[in-house]
Amino acid sequence: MLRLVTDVHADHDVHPEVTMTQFDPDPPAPPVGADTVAELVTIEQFLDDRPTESVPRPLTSLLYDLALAGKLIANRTRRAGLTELMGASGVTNVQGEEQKALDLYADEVVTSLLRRGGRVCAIVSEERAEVTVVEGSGQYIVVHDPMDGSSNIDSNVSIGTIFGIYQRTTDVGGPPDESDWLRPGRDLAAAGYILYGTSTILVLSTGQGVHAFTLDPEVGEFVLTWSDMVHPDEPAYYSFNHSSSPLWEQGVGDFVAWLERPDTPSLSQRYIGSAVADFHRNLLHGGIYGYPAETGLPEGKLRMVYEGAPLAFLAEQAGGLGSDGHRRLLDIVPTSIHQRTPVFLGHRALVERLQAMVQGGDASSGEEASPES
Ligand code: AHM
Ligand code: MG
Repeated sequence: MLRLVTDVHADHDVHPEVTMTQFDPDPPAPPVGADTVAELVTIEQFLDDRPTESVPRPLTSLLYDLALAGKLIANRTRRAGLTELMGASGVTNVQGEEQKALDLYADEVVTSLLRRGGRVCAIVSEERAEVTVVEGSGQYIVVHDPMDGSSNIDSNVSIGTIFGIYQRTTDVGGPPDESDWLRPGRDLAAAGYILYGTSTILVLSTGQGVHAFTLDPEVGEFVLTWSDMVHPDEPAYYSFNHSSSPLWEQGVGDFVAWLERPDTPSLSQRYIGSAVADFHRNLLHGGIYGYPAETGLPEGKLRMVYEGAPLAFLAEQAGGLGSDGHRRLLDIVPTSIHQRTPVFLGHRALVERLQAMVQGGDASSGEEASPES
């Protein structure tokens, strides 16, 4: 990767002058806490090296299926403008939201790949009103948002696929039922996302840390980029849709006002409007993403099963936290597949502080300036 570097001389402090320009072949890595990867390791090699008792082979194969879906969707995403996939499909999904053509394509790719593999007994998708039950002896349930952030498609902004995988609890001899998919996120066997941005990156956890793989488009492989990612101690960003602040409950507004005080950690506000992209940036650089409840939207906007739970699983695996403002997201048992929930994800101490303020603590007037206090 090449990056344009400018050397700004400090003594020109009024009108800094750019005095030197060159290409730097080694841009600094984001401050993500992670093991750096010295050798080329593909996602297959990485998962094959995991002990089978922690990542059973059918689960590994299922993750390859999802990686393949990600490659196909990434390919189509790159061609979206050429193939008229950016536009609306004219169809409205179960949430009453207009489905974009890419949403439908992504849903079809994920569903058909999973259906064929024989490893899955049920699929829950944002784009489908009902659960897709797959005949056979599949042991896993996949929940997914095939195209998160789809309102950004026609603006060429990053979008992504979010997924979670549960191992079925019902007997493989019979049909799966609600108890297999209306589960707390802490039961997840794996979760992850594929982000279609400046590059395509697959971030996943099987409950043993969070690892990121970047798609090398020339060889068509996801290659390990960071292993054992952890939220940086020093958070850099907070990501809320500020325009909705008059509609938030008091504690959320107090928390954001606290963040904006000059004596608190100096976080910058950045909001993409693709939860998966906002989450990813904050995982790399540290921070908190929030989609609170609003007046007229008492459950918030995001969906518990295929957005909140998988992202909370990743947040916790990286040392962070996911909350609905009151409870740990991973402890919530959903009662329907498209249930919505307020969502706060990221740096553990910041999410805990937000929880304290939402729950009525008067932390907003506290003297302490650190997120831990
Ligand atoms: P989607 O799954 O239909 O794309 O909706 C979820 C998205 C999130 O990715 C994003 O954070 C949020 O909606 C943006 O909503 P808003 O425009 O209200 O801020
Ligand atoms: Mg979504």
